[in-house]
Amino acid sequence: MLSLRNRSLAALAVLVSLWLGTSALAQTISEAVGDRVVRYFASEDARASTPPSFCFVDPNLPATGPAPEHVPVLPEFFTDDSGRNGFHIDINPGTSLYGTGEVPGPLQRNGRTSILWNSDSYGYKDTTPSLYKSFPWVLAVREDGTAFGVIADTTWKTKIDLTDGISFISDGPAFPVVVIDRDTPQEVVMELAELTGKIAMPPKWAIGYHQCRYSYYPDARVREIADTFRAKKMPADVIWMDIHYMDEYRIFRFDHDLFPDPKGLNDYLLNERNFHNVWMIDPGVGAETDRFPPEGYSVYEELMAGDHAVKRADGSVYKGEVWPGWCVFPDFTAPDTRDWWAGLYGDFMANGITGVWNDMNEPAIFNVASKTMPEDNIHRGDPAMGGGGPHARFHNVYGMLMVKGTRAGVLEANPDKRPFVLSRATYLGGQRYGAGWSGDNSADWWDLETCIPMVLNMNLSAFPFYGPDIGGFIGDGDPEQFARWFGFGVMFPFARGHTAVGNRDKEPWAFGPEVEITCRQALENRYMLLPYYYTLFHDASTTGMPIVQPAFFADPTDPALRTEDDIFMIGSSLLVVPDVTPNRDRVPAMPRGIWRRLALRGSNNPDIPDFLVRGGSIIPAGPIMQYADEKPLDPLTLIVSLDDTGHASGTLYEDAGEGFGYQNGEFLLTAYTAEQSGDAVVVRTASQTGDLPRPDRAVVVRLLLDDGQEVRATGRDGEDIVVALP
Ligand code: MIG
Repeated sequence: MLSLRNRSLAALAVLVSLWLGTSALAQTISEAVGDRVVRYFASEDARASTPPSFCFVDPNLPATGPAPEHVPVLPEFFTDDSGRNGFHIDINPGTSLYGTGEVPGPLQRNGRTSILWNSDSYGYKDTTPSLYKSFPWVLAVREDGTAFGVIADTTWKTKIDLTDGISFISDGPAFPVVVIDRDTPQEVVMELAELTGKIAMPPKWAIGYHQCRYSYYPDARVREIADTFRAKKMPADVIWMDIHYMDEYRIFRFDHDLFPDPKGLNDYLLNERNFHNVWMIDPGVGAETDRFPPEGYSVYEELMAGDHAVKRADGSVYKGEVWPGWCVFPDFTAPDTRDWWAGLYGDFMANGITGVWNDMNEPAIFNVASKTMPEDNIHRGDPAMGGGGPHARFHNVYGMLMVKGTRAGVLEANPDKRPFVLSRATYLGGQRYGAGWSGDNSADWWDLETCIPMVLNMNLSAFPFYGPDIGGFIGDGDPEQFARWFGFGVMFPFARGHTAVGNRDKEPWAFGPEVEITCRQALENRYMLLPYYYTLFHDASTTGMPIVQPAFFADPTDPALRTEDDIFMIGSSLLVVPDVTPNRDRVPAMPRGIWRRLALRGSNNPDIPDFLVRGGSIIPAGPIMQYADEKPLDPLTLIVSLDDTGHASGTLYEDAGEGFGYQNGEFLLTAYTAEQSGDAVVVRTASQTGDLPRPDRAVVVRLLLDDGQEVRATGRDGEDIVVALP
């Protein structure tokens, strides 16, 4: 590393050379790519040889003009002793670092290092260097609450070193750096989403509760799970099929004995039980010549005939071992291979399949020390993306490009439905193609506690549709831990319970009647708040605003909130305060200002978190439902918490919950306001957009007071509702 003094000298040299316009030094090139967004290249040569970007919506992100004269953040490029390319950015004392994508441990990342290299990291812990996803991204919040963000536009294996300022050191060639400078961290994250993409609006069922295990089988067991949810009045929307449904683990094939009639099963689930379904597809295509000859397996035959496989350095087809034994791997970097892959989903989805889960796409390979493909394997790539090259360049985007193809296939199969796709591996910008989960966590208190900062840092990395395996994947856990985890875990954007093969059952009722009550309360809370969640998903899909937000978003100038990661906000209005340690011995730092207690289900149950509503906000809620859109939103509940001037506001987004009509005006976005005058509060519809007519429905206003009290009033939507203060 350069010493501090040398770094300042280097920075000075860069500035001087820019100023003089000299070319004597390898000169940093800078250009604007947006308002207060600057792209830097290490040199003119580096710029000339930079391929199109995989993270940006526009791979050829154009310059918008010269860089501003005064830039507050200047990366210093370097090449280290081993020839690796990187850059360094100094930070002032009091600057907090976040983001860096999917990383274990605390929210604030100062002092941490991680390595961008998508890895099958079963049972990860605090020191695990690489998880499943790679996000070359750091959010920096300065002492005064202003913020900047740094994108390292490289796909190669790269170390993020936050032990002394911000450093990125890559195994690959010199790469551009994009710096976003804004007045608030919120604006930085929204600009990141502007550049790298926003989530697509999911189908409404996908923001309900998902029940998974490795694996539910046979089909009768799947029916039984769905039946039990409904019999026990345990709200849920989706049931998941893991690898045991496959015929000898071969993708796109069903086991004839365990799942003889997948269409019949899916029809039963949807039509009789109102359950959607998600089925797993891995990248490895079975090519085992002894036990299950691939001849006659059309997926394998088409892959070979179409020359779609990833190759070894010597040009032969690469084989690696995964679940089906020896496998060949589609080269998702090539557009024709993604098209072929997308085409496979037509017949598959025709079985009434509503969602797809892509696992093992780091890619994970068994029985090799690296746990993945050789780095010198060859990908054909995309001529429009800088062509082909070694696996070392494409490793971190392999999963993202897989899920890009999957999404296209799912959409092609059902063009009038919003795709739901979940991927384990992905890369910065992967939010454009699918949701994600935090992989193989454990039923440990450490995992329970740190799933909050994981979800937060992903939200700060423009990837909001994300959550952990609630209850922990590895190990059985115990009733106490499960109840605690479930109580707040189902409040994350992606809410799914899952557990590993061989473990005890972990459905919401599996830990006995007391835990079952907690789980029902937690799910009822999620479902009552679905109108709010749906509105937040709409916000995320249009503005890039994170769905789950750290406490410091409530006041980026408050130093006490910078490291607070035992609590989280849903949107900017609802603070969730769980107990994350077994003996409930943590006292979180709370944001200043007005936060009023909201009584939901289980407000006397210590395994249900506390909910606090920010003064100044209105949160839309609905009736308890067993699945999304079981009932019309009637009555609409407006939860009102006034600020210190007696005002509050909030929005409600509504559409069909499915399909694309919303893109042609078939939605209703309503802004509600509340205003106190004297001892009355008037709640009214302030404005609306969208073509959908306002439903004729009742409104219940819950006006939150101090000390956990509240007053209610009812009226009709669209008309003023007057609440009398006590
Ligand atoms: O080698 O499909 O993270 O969620 O249940 C394990 C079986 C493969 C890993 C995933 C996990 C899934 C499991 N998979």
